Amino acid sequence: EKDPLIVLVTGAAGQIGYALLPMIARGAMLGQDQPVIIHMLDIEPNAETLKGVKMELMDGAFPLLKGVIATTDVIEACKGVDVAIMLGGFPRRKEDNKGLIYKNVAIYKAQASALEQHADTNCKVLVVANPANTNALILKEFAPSIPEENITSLTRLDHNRALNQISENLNVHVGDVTNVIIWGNHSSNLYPDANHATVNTGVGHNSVKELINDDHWLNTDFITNVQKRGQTIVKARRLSCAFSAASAVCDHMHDWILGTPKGTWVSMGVYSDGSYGIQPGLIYSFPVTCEKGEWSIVQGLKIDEFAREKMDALQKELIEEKLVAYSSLH
Ligand code: NAX
Repeated sequence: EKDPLIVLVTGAAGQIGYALLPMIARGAMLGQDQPVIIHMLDIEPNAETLKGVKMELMDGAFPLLKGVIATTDVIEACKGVDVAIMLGGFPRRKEDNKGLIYKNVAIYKAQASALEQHADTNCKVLVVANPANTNALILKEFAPSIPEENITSLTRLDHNRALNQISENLNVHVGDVTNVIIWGNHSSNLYPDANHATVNTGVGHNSVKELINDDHWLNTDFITNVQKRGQTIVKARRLSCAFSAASAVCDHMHDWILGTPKGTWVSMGVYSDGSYGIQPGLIYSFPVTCEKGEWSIVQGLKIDEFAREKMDALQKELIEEKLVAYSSLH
Protein backbone atom coordinates (compact mmCIF):
# COMPACT_ATOMS: atom_id res chain seq x y z
CA GLU A 1 0.00 0.00 0.00
CA LYS A 2 1.16 3.57 -0.77
CA ASP A 3 2.11 5.91 2.08
CA PRO A 4 -0.71 8.32 2.88
CA LEU A 5 -0.54 11.87 1.53
CA ILE A 6 -1.43 14.69 3.88
CA VAL A 7 -4.11 16.94 2.39
CA LEU A 8 -4.82 20.33 3.94
CA VAL A 9 -8.25 21.89 3.39
CA THR A 10 -8.58 25.46 4.68
CA GLY A 11 -12.06 26.91 5.15
CA ALA A 12 -13.08 23.31 5.75
CA ALA A 13 -16.20 24.27 7.74
CA GLY A 14 -17.61 26.11 4.72
CA GLN A 15 -19.91 25.07 1.91
CA ILE A 16 -17.38 23.81 -0.62
CA GLY A 17 -15.46 22.08 2.16
CA TYR A 18 -18.56 20.09 3.11
CA ALA A 19 -18.88 18.78 -0.44
CA LEU A 20 -15.15 18.32 -1.03
CA LEU A 21 -14.08 16.41 2.09
CA PRO A 22 -16.01 13.18 1.36
CA MET A 23 -14.78 13.30 -2.25
CA ILE A 24 -11.17 13.40 -1.03
CA ALA A 25 -11.83 10.64 1.49
CA ARG A 26 -13.34 8.44 -1.24
CA GLY A 27 -10.32 8.83 -3.51
CA ALA A 28 -11.92 11.10 -6.12
CA MET A 29 -9.03 13.53 -5.96
CA LEU A 30 -5.86 11.47 -5.62
CA GLY A 31 -6.98 8.06 -6.82
CA GLN A 32 -8.53 4.91 -5.43
CA ASP A 33 -5.13 3.50 -4.39
CA GLN A 34 -3.93 6.59 -2.53
CA PRO A 35 -4.55 6.72 1.24
CA VAL A 36 -4.95 10.22 2.70
CA ILE A 37 -4.71 12.05 6.00
CA ILE A 38 -6.91 15.15 6.05
CA HIS A 39 -5.99 18.34 7.92
CA MET A 40 -8.96 20.70 8.24
CA LEU A 41 -8.42 24.33 9.12
CA ASP A 42 -11.01 26.98 9.89
CA ILE A 43 -11.30 29.99 12.17
CA GLU A 44 -12.34 30.04 15.83
CA PRO A 45 -16.02 31.04 15.30
CA ASN A 46 -16.39 27.89 13.20
CA ALA A 47 -14.50 25.51 15.50
CA GLU A 48 -17.68 23.67 16.57
CA THR A 49 -18.86 23.24 12.98
CA LEU A 50 -15.45 21.85 12.13
CA LYS A 51 -15.81 19.28 14.93
CA GLY A 52 -19.15 18.21 13.45
CA VAL A 53 -17.59 17.80 10.01
CA LYS A 54 -14.83 15.69 11.56
CA MET A 55 -17.44 13.43 13.19
CA GLU A 56 -19.08 12.90 9.80
CA LEU A 57 -15.73 12.08 8.20
CA MET A 58 -15.09 9.49 10.92
CA ASP A 59 -18.62 8.08 10.48
CA GLY A 60 -17.95 7.71 6.76
CA ALA A 61 -15.65 4.76 7.65
CA PHE A 62 -13.66 5.52 4.50
CA PRO A 63 -11.06 2.82 3.82
CA LEU A 64 -8.61 5.36 2.30
CA LEU A 65 -8.88 7.84 5.17
CA LYS A 66 -5.99 7.23 7.60
CA GLY A 67 -6.40 10.24 9.87
CA VAL A 68 -8.21 13.54 10.42
CA ILE A 69 -7.08 16.68 12.20
CA ALA A 70 -9.58 19.50 12.78
CA THR A 71 -7.90 22.65 14.03
CA THR A 72 -7.95 26.43 14.15
CA ASP A 73 -4.15 26.52 14.50
CA VAL A 74 -2.58 27.27 11.14
CA ILE A 75 0.78 25.75 12.09
CA GLU A 76 -0.71 22.46 13.23
CA ALA A 77 -2.79 22.43 10.02
CA CYS A 78 0.22 22.97 7.73
CA LYS A 79 2.55 20.35 9.27
CA GLY A 80 3.88 17.93 6.67
CA VAL A 81 1.23 18.85 4.11
CA ASP A 82 1.67 17.38 0.59
CA VAL A 83 -1.42 18.92 -1.00
CA ALA A 84 -3.05 22.17 0.13
CA ILE A 85 -6.55 23.18 -0.97
CA MET A 86 -7.19 26.78 0.04
CA LEU A 87 -10.93 27.39 0.36
CA GLY A 88 -10.65 29.69 3.36
CA GLY A 89 -10.84 33.42 3.06
CA PHE A 90 -12.84 36.52 3.69
CA PRO A 91 -16.17 36.28 1.84
CA ARG A 92 -16.84 38.43 -1.25
CA ARG A 93 -20.43 39.23 -0.26
CA LYS A 94 -19.29 41.39 2.64
CA GLU A 95 -16.73 43.62 0.90
CA ASP A 96 -16.09 45.53 -2.30
CA ASN A 97 -13.23 44.19 -4.42
CA LYS A 98 -10.58 46.39 -2.86
CA GLY A 99 -11.66 45.56 0.68
CA LEU A 100 -11.81 41.90 -0.24
CA ILE A 101 -8.26 41.98 -1.57
CA TYR A 102 -6.96 43.76 1.55
CA LYS A 103 -8.58 41.26 3.91
CA ASN A 104 -7.36 38.27 1.93
CA VAL A 105 -3.82 39.52 1.41
CA ALA A 106 -3.35 39.46 5.17
CA ILE A 107 -4.75 35.93 5.40
CA TYR A 108 -2.74 34.58 2.44
CA LYS A 109 0.48 36.19 3.60
CA ALA A 110 0.20 34.47 6.99
CA GLN A 111 -0.80 31.13 5.50
CA ALA A 112 2.04 31.34 2.95
CA SER A 113 4.57 31.60 5.80
CA ALA A 114 2.98 28.71 7.68
CA LEU A 115 3.08 26.52 4.57
CA GLU A 116 6.62 27.55 3.78
CA GLN A 117 7.83 26.66 7.25
CA HIS A 118 5.79 23.55 7.98
CA ALA A 119 4.53 21.90 4.79
CA ASP A 120 6.47 19.36 2.73
CA THR A 121 9.02 21.16 0.53
CA ASN A 122 7.29 19.89 -2.60
CA CYS A 123 3.77 20.73 -1.42
CA LYS A 124 1.28 21.36 -4.26
CA VAL A 125 -1.13 24.22 -3.62
CA LEU A 126 -4.50 25.05 -5.16
CA VAL A 127 -6.11 28.37 -4.26
CA VAL A 128 -9.90 28.50 -4.63
CA ALA A 129 -10.89 31.38 -2.34
CA ASN A 130 -11.57 34.62 -4.18
CA PRO A 131 -9.93 36.63 -5.59
CA ALA A 132 -8.32 33.28 -6.39
CA ASN A 133 -5.56 34.37 -8.80
CA THR A 134 -4.41 37.22 -6.59
CA ASN A 135 -4.58 35.16 -3.38
CA ALA A 136 -2.38 32.62 -5.17
CA LEU A 137 0.00 35.38 -6.24
CA ILE A 138 0.37 36.55 -2.63
CA LEU A 139 0.89 32.98 -1.49
CA LYS A 140 3.62 32.55 -4.12
CA GLU A 141 5.37 35.81 -3.16
CA PHE A 142 5.35 35.03 0.55
CA ALA A 143 6.38 31.40 0.30
CA PRO A 144 9.47 31.82 -1.89
CA SER A 145 10.94 28.45 -0.94
CA ILE A 146 7.93 26.58 -2.33
CA PRO A 147 8.64 26.10 -6.07
CA GLU A 148 6.54 28.63 -7.99
CA GLU A 149 5.17 25.95 -10.28
CA ASN A 150 3.58 24.36 -7.19
CA ILE A 151 1.20 27.25 -6.61
CA THR A 152 -1.95 27.29 -8.74
CA SER A 153 -5.46 28.72 -8.75
CA LEU A 154 -8.81 27.24 -9.76
CA THR A 155 -10.41 27.95 -13.14
CA ARG A 156 -11.43 24.34 -13.69
CA LEU A 157 -15.01 25.03 -12.61
CA ASP A 158 -15.30 27.65 -15.36
CA HIS A 159 -13.62 25.20 -17.75
CA ASN A 160 -16.14 22.46 -16.90
CA ARG A 161 -19.02 24.93 -17.23
CA ALA A 162 -17.78 25.86 -20.71
CA LEU A 163 -17.65 22.17 -21.70
CA ASN A 164 -21.23 21.80 -20.52
CA GLN A 165 -22.46 24.83 -22.48
CA ILE A 166 -21.02 23.35 -25.68
CA SER A 167 -22.36 19.91 -24.92
CA GLU A 168 -25.87 21.36 -24.45
CA ASN A 169 -25.66 23.49 -27.58
CA LEU A 170 -24.51 20.62 -29.81
CA ASN A 171 -26.50 17.95 -28.00
CA VAL A 172 -23.43 15.77 -27.48
CA HIS A 173 -22.12 14.16 -24.30
CA VAL A 174 -19.96 16.46 -22.20
CA GLY A 175 -17.26 13.77 -22.10
CA ASP A 176 -16.85 14.07 -25.85
CA VAL A 177 -16.07 17.80 -25.70
CA THR A 178 -12.44 18.77 -25.03
CA ASN A 179 -9.93 21.58 -25.16
CA VAL A 180 -11.89 24.68 -24.23
CA ILE A 181 -9.71 27.31 -22.57
CA ILE A 182 -10.31 29.66 -19.66
CA TRP A 183 -7.82 32.48 -20.09
CA GLY A 184 -6.64 34.79 -17.33
CA ASN A 185 -8.62 35.65 -14.26
CA HIS A 186 -11.45 33.90 -12.42
CA SER A 187 -13.60 37.02 -12.24
CA SER A 188 -16.91 38.28 -13.58
CA ASN A 189 -15.05 39.10 -16.83
CA LEU A 190 -13.61 35.62 -17.25
CA TYR A 191 -13.14 34.49 -20.85
CA PRO A 192 -14.00 30.98 -22.03
CA ASP A 193 -12.51 30.37 -25.48
CA ALA A 194 -13.85 27.58 -27.71
CA ASN A 195 -11.73 28.40 -30.78
CA HIS A 196 -9.61 25.28 -30.31
CA ALA A 197 -12.24 23.00 -28.75
CA THR A 198 -13.16 19.72 -30.40
CA VAL A 199 -15.92 17.12 -30.22
CA ASN A 200 -15.20 13.42 -30.46
CA THR A 201 -17.80 12.18 -32.92
CA GLY A 202 -16.73 8.55 -32.71
CA VAL A 203 -15.07 8.66 -36.11
CA GLY A 204 -12.76 11.58 -35.41
CA HIS A 205 -12.40 14.95 -33.74
CA ASN A 206 -14.39 17.83 -35.19
CA SER A 207 -13.86 21.47 -34.45
CA VAL A 208 -16.53 23.00 -32.20
CA LYS A 209 -16.29 26.19 -34.22
CA GLU A 210 -17.22 24.36 -37.41
CA LEU A 211 -19.94 22.28 -35.75
CA ILE A 212 -21.60 25.28 -34.14
CA ASN A 213 -21.08 27.40 -37.22
CA ASP A 214 -22.16 30.46 -35.25
CA ASP A 215 -19.36 32.76 -34.14
CA HIS A 216 -22.00 35.06 -32.76
CA TRP A 217 -23.07 32.56 -30.07
CA LEU A 218 -19.49 31.67 -29.20
CA ASN A 219 -18.62 35.36 -28.78
CA THR A 220 -21.77 36.34 -26.86
CA ASP A 221 -24.14 34.01 -24.98
CA PHE A 222 -21.60 31.23 -24.58
CA ILE A 223 -19.32 33.63 -22.73
CA THR A 224 -22.01 35.26 -20.59
CA ASN A 225 -23.63 31.92 -19.73
CA VAL A 226 -20.31 30.74 -18.28
CA GLN A 227 -19.62 34.08 -16.59
CA LYS A 228 -23.07 34.18 -14.97
CA ARG A 229 -23.43 30.49 -14.16
CA GLY A 230 -22.57 31.03 -10.49
CA GLN A 231 -25.29 33.69 -10.12
CA THR A 232 -27.79 31.54 -12.01
CA ILE A 233 -27.18 28.72 -9.53
CA VAL A 234 -27.49 31.02 -6.50
CA LYS A 235 -30.86 32.19 -7.84
CA ALA A 236 -32.13 28.64 -8.23
CA ARG A 237 -30.59 27.04 -5.17
CA ARG A 238 -30.61 30.05 -2.87
CA LEU A 239 -27.09 28.93 -2.00
CA SER A 240 -23.89 29.20 -4.00
CA CYS A 241 -22.55 26.27 -5.98
CA ALA A 242 -20.68 23.84 -3.78
CA PHE A 243 -20.36 20.34 -5.19
CA SER A 244 -19.60 21.45 -8.72
CA ALA A 245 -16.80 23.59 -7.26
CA ALA A 246 -15.62 20.67 -5.10
CA SER A 247 -15.68 18.35 -8.09
CA ALA A 248 -13.64 20.85 -10.12
CA VAL A 249 -11.09 20.98 -7.28
CA CYS A 250 -10.77 17.19 -7.50
CA ASP A 251 -10.41 17.37 -11.30
CA HIS A 252 -7.68 20.03 -11.02
CA MET A 253 -5.57 18.12 -8.49
CA HIS A 254 -6.25 14.73 -10.08
CA ASP A 255 -5.10 15.84 -13.52
CA TRP A 256 -2.13 17.79 -12.17
CA ILE A 257 -0.82 14.85 -10.16
CA LEU A 258 -1.94 11.91 -12.32
CA GLY A 259 -1.73 13.55 -15.75
CA THR A 260 -4.05 14.79 -18.49
CA PRO A 261 -5.16 12.29 -21.15
CA LYS A 262 -3.12 12.39 -24.36
CA GLY A 263 -4.27 15.06 -26.79
CA THR A 264 -6.30 16.99 -24.23
CA TRP A 265 -5.59 19.98 -22.07
CA VAL A 266 -7.26 21.64 -19.09
CA SER A 267 -7.29 25.18 -17.69
CA MET A 268 -5.26 26.05 -14.60
CA GLY A 269 -4.19 29.33 -13.02
CA VAL A 270 -0.37 29.09 -13.01
CA TYR A 271 2.51 31.56 -12.90
CA SER A 272 3.14 33.09 -16.29
CA ASP A 273 6.51 32.40 -17.92
CA GLY A 274 5.68 35.02 -20.55
CA SER A 275 3.74 32.63 -22.79
CA TYR A 276 1.23 34.38 -25.06
CA GLY A 277 2.78 37.71 -24.09
CA ILE A 278 1.41 37.61 -20.53
CA GLN A 279 3.45 39.43 -17.88
CA PRO A 280 5.83 36.94 -16.26
CA GLY A 281 5.05 36.09 -12.65
CA LEU A 282 1.32 36.81 -12.77
CA ILE A 283 -0.96 33.93 -11.82
CA TYR A 284 -2.88 33.62 -15.08
CA SER A 285 -5.11 30.84 -16.33
CA PHE A 286 -3.67 29.01 -19.35
CA PRO A 287 -4.37 25.78 -21.21
CA VAL A 288 -2.00 23.21 -19.73
CA THR A 289 -1.12 19.56 -20.13
CA CYS A 290 0.15 17.62 -17.11
CA GLU A 291 2.50 14.69 -16.76
CA LYS A 292 4.17 13.18 -13.69
CA GLY A 293 2.98 15.98 -11.44
CA GLU A 294 4.14 18.81 -13.68
CA TRP A 295 2.08 21.14 -15.84
CA SER A 296 3.22 22.81 -19.02
CA ILE A 297 1.49 25.57 -20.93
CA VAL A 298 0.20 24.52 -24.35
CA GLN A 299 2.22 26.51 -26.87
CA GLY A 300 1.60 27.81 -30.36
CA LEU A 301 -2.19 28.21 -30.36
CA LYS A 302 -3.41 30.74 -32.91
CA ILE A 303 -5.02 33.68 -31.12
CA ASP A 304 -7.55 35.80 -33.04
CA GLU A 305 -8.17 39.46 -32.41
CA PHE A 306 -11.28 38.92 -30.29
CA ALA A 307 -9.48 36.51 -27.98
CA ARG A 308 -6.39 38.72 -27.80
CA GLU A 309 -8.46 41.65 -26.58
CA LYS A 310 -10.06 39.58 -23.83
CA MET A 311 -6.72 38.05 -22.79
CA ASP A 312 -5.16 41.50 -22.50
CA ALA A 313 -8.11 42.93 -20.57
CA LEU A 314 -7.84 40.08 -18.05
CA GLN A 315 -4.11 40.63 -17.76
CA LYS A 316 -4.80 44.29 -17.01
CA GLU A 317 -7.35 43.30 -14.37
CA LEU A 318 -4.80 41.02 -12.69
CA ILE A 319 -2.10 43.70 -12.74
CA GLU A 320 -4.57 46.08 -11.08
CA GLU A 321 -5.49 43.49 -8.42
CA LYS A 322 -1.78 42.93 -7.83
CA LEU A 323 -1.22 46.66 -7.29
CA VAL A 324 -4.10 46.86 -4.82
CA ALA A 325 -2.73 43.81 -3.00
CA TYR A 326 0.76 45.30 -2.77
CA SER A 327 -0.56 48.70 -1.68
CA SER A 328 -2.13 47.00 1.35
CA LEU A 329 1.24 45.61 2.40
CA HIS A 330 2.80 48.97 3.23
P1 NAX B 1 -17.89 29.63 2.77
O1 NAX B 1 -18.05 31.04 3.21
O2 NAX B 1 -19.03 28.68 2.96
O3 NAX B 1 -16.61 28.99 3.47
C1 NAX B 1 -15.42 29.67 3.66
C2 NAX B 1 -14.83 29.18 4.95
O4 NAX B 1 -13.55 29.79 5.11
C3 NAX B 1 -15.64 29.54 6.19
O5 NAX B 1 -15.89 28.38 6.95
C4 NAX B 1 -14.76 30.52 6.92
O6 NAX B 1 -14.89 30.46 8.34
C5 NAX B 1 -13.38 30.05 6.48
N1 NAX B 1 -12.31 31.03 6.70
C6 NAX B 1 -12.37 32.38 6.66
N2 NAX B 1 -11.18 32.92 6.96
C7 NAX B 1 -10.33 31.89 7.17
C8 NAX B 1 -8.97 31.79 7.52
N3 NAX B 1 -8.25 32.89 7.73
N4 NAX B 1 -8.43 30.57 7.66
C9 NAX B 1 -9.15 29.46 7.47
N5 NAX B 1 -10.46 29.48 7.16
C10 NAX B 1 -11.04 30.67 7.00
O7 NAX B 1 -17.49 29.71 1.22
P2 NAX B 1 -17.52 28.56 0.12
O8 NAX B 1 -18.81 28.61 -0.60
O9 NAX B 1 -17.08 27.28 0.70
O10 NAX B 1 -16.42 29.11 -0.91
C11 NAX B 1 -15.04 29.16 -0.55
C12 NAX B 1 -14.29 30.13 -1.43
O11 NAX B 1 -14.29 29.68 -2.78
C13 NAX B 1 -14.92 31.52 -1.49
O12 NAX B 1 -13.86 32.48 -1.38
C14 NAX B 1 -15.53 31.59 -2.87
O13 NAX B 1 -15.61 32.91 -3.36
C15 NAX B 1 -14.55 30.76 -3.65
N6 NAX B 1 -15.00 30.20 -4.93
C16 NAX B 1 -14.10 30.16 -5.96
C17 NAX B 1 -14.36 29.54 -7.15
C18 NAX B 1 -13.34 29.46 -8.21
O14 NAX B 1 -13.66 28.99 -9.29
N7 NAX B 1 -12.09 29.89 -8.01
C19 NAX B 1 -15.71 28.96 -7.42
C20 NAX B 1 -16.43 28.60 -6.16
C21 NAX B 1 -16.32 29.64 -5.07
O15 NAX B 1 -17.18 30.71 -5.37
